[in-house]
Amino acid sequence: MPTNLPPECLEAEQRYRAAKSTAERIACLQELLSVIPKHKGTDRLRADLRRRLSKLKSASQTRKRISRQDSAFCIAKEGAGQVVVLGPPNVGKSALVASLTNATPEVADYPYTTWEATPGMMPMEDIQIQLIDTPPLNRDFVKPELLNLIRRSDLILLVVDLQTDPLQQLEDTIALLQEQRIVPCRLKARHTEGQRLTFKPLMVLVNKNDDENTDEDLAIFCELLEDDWPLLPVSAATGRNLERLKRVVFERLEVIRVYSKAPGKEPDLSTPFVLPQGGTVEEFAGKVHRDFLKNLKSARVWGSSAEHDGQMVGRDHALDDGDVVELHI
Ligand SMILES: Nc1nc2c(ncn2[C@@H]2O[C@H](COP(=O)(O)OP(=O)(O)OP(=O)(O)O)[C@@H](O)[C@H]2O)c(=O)[nH]1
Ligand SMILES: [Mg+2]
Repeated sequence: MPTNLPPECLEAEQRYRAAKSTAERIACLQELLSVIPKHKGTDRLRADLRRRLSKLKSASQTRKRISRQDSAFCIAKEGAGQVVVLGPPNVGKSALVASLTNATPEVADYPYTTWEATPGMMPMEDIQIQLIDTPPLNRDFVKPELLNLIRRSDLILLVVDLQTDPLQQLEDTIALLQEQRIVPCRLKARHTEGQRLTFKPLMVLVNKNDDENTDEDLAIFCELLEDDWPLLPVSAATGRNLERLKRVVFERLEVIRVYSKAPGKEPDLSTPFVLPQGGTVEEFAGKVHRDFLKNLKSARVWGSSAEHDGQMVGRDHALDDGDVVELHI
């Protein structure tokens, strides 16, 4: 690895080297590829990692038929982002994943119902976001595979139960994560560099805010909060705020949707390509096809990043959510 890469790359590489199973290696490589900055200096490294990834993927296809020993916590990323749903026992993590996705994790009125990680896809407008239901976090023992899953994810949704001391639940969970060197991005300033920490965006879901009767409890909880966490009150039971939740998760993932258009044709608005915020025409071309990336001469752009409809732009032009791009080779 070149030495001038940001620390998160080196940490991701260490996790890749320590990975034991094929599924874990695949997930770690995907993470590594997502954090390596994209520029000429890293072209060869990224190509090499992509080759390794495709080798591992085909190896895992053949192995899958023989054995299924890989941990349920090694979940390959799908859709526009991977989001882990975390929290203390019985707060409604599984109920939320069941309401928002196609997955059907068990929901029950006693704690420690969930033992495995269960992924599901949550539709948000014209894209899908991966949500993962997880076992409750428990101070006595946290599965290392669960911690690795959290480290690889793109966003943490920390669920607390408005009806059962949500402040304590929030503080305990944040403390437990930090003991495991997982730090919410907004607490970054409180930590010094070089401590091998993983910084993750985190947002708090205050579940069981079923109707107006619980709004007062919510107001009290918000008043008692010392830090101003990004927070959304929701209810898996009544569906309150769940539509808003989808949009907020999309915004927190900091990705944009870009649509392709062939010259002389209407844009294809059915399946957007997903890029990180600030993604360029060059990155878009790479997603469409590697031939486009290699031979790209110019592009035309419609949408909010363009000064006017069909503006001619170069490779470095930064795109916005909802843009339409016509690639010219
Ligand atoms: N009133 C109310 N009850 C809820 C809500 N969401 C979940 N519940 C109830 O809370 C209990 C726990 O729900 P689960 O989804 O199993 O909670 P969990 O966090 O996955 O629990 P563990 O897997 O044991 O950690 C069940 O009885 C649910 O019906 C909600 O929004 N409002
Ligand atoms: Mg559960």
